[in-house]
This record gives sequence, C-alpha cells and structure tokens, in this order.
Amino acid sequence: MSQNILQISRHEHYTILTLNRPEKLNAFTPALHKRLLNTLYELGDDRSCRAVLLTGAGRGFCAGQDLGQRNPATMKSAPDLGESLDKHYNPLIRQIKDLPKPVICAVNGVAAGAGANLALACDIVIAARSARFIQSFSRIGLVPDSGGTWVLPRILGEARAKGLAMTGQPISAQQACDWGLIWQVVEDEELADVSRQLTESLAVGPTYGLGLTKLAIHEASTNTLDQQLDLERDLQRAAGRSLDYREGVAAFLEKRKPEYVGE
Ligand code: LHQ
Repeated sequence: MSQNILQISRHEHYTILTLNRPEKLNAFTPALHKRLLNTLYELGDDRSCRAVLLTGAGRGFCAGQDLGQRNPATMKSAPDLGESLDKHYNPLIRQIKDLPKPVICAVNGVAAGAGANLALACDIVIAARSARFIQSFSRIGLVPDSGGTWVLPRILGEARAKGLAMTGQPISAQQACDWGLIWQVVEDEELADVSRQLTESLAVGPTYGLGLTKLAIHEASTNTLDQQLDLERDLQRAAGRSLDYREGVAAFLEKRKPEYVGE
C-alpha cells in the first residue's frame, strides 16, 4: 500500500485515528473502511485504550464515499449500494456506538455525506470554525445513510432534518453547534489541542461508567421512561460495584483528585 490511509497514533490511555487521504478529502474507499473498522474492533478489545479521537488529515474531515469508486457510468451493472452499507458503513457506525469508551471526533474541515454522519455518530464532536456539514446525498440522488435519517430528526426535528437532507445545503460548524448537533466549535488552530485535551481527560476517567453512560443514552432513543428507569437501575448497580466508584467516593471524601483505573 503506497499510502498510510489511516494514521494510528497510540498514547498512554488513548488512540488518535486520522483519516489520511487528504487529496480526496479523506473520502472512503473499501481499503480505508477495512482499516478503520478493524482498528476500531481492536480498540474495542484493548482495555489500555480508554478513549478514541477520530479526525482527518488536510483541509477536509471526510467527503463520504469515494465516488470515483462507485461511478455507475464505469460499472458493468448498476452498483448495489445496499451491499456497501451492509459491508462497510453500517458496521462502522454500529462499532462506534457499541465501543464501551468515549469516541471523540475532531472535525477539521468539510464533512460531507457519510463523512458528516460518521462525525455525528461519535460521542462528542468538536469542529473547527471553518468546518461545514453537508448532507450531500440528495445532490447525487441518494438517501442519507450512516445513521443520518436516524440522528437528524431526533436532534433537529423533521423540518430541519428534511431541509438539510433534501437541499443538501451546507451548514457551518457554528450552526451545527447552535442546533445541538455537535458539542463545541473552536478556532481552527485550536482544534488539535482542544480535542486532544478533552480526549486525554476522558481517557483517565471512569471508563467503565462512561461506557455504561453511553449505552444508557443510546438505549433511551427507543426505550419508554419505564424501561429506561429499569435500565438505569441495572447500570447503576453495575457501576456501583466498580473500582472507579470506590475510588471516586474516596477521592471526594479525601479532597484529592481521583485516580481511575477504568474498571
Ligand atoms: C472526492 C470526493 C468524493 C471522490 C471530494 N469522492 N473524490 C454510501 C454507499 C455507497 C456509495 C455511495 O455513497 C454512500 C454514502 C455517501 O457518502 S454519498 C455522498 C458522497 N460524497 C459526496 O457526494 C461529496 C462529494 N464532494 C463534494 O461535494 C465536495 O468535494 C465537497 C463539498 C465535499 C468539498 O468541496 P471543495 O472544498 O470545493 O473541494 P473539491 O470538490 O475541489 O474536492 C477536492 C478534491 O477531492 C477533488 O479532487 P481533484 O482531483 O479534482 O482535486 C475532488 O474530486 C475530491 N473529492 N469528495 N466523495
């Protein structure tokens, strides 16, 4: 492989993943999908990695599918895009949701199509002020995928979800933040430091409890209040037995900083 299409930078408690096809705004090829997904599977099993930071190299975050590789005009028969979703995009979104540790996304530039929805699937999204989010699917006759039709109406309501999905108009990072799609907007030159500091602080947090928190918020989207109260009881029971709860309370009472082990 001539190019390292996914840069993996391992730190003491966290890992930074950088999509690295800057000349194509980090658009997805099957090879990039495979590398990213396999890495996320590995990080899921790696207890020493307690947070993941995802970002892009160059001036874009991710422009979604590499359309050069999915061009109906150059294919023998019409492409089966459902197969692409089954094989690549859906496992990726599911793995990010299922990782029992925080996934932070630093959106360093344009995030379009599945690239936008990849960012929105992460737990905490910080964007550079110059970044844009584009549901560009409608521009090429497609339907928002990678969870877009699930997340957008939930956060924005139908009016804005349909507006974004049907017009394909970009929104600024600030607009995305004002609408509650992302956590924070920072100046471009601050993005790397701010997102890394946040990742570092989460990576030394109570990872087990954070994983359960992520699960609870995820389940809330389909649960009734009664179901959610039961789930909270079960998860709190589990969290209450963790080493980190013991440490958190001890540190509070001893007026010192907790030293969590993530378990
Ligand atoms: C690209 C791409 C790209 C290839 C920029 N592909 N080269 C799932 C199932 C399977 C198949 C179908 O798709 C999906 C999900 C999807 O993600 S569908 C949506 C696919 N993505 C798009 O439609 C976005 C296409 N890109 C754009 O609209 C623009 O590039 C944006 C608005 C992202 C950025 O515009 P600019 O800042 O003006 O940059 P640019 O257009 O000049 O792009 C820079 C280069 O990157 C350029 O290459 P070149 O060789 O001409 O310099 C582009 O061709 C290339 N590039 N996106 N998706």
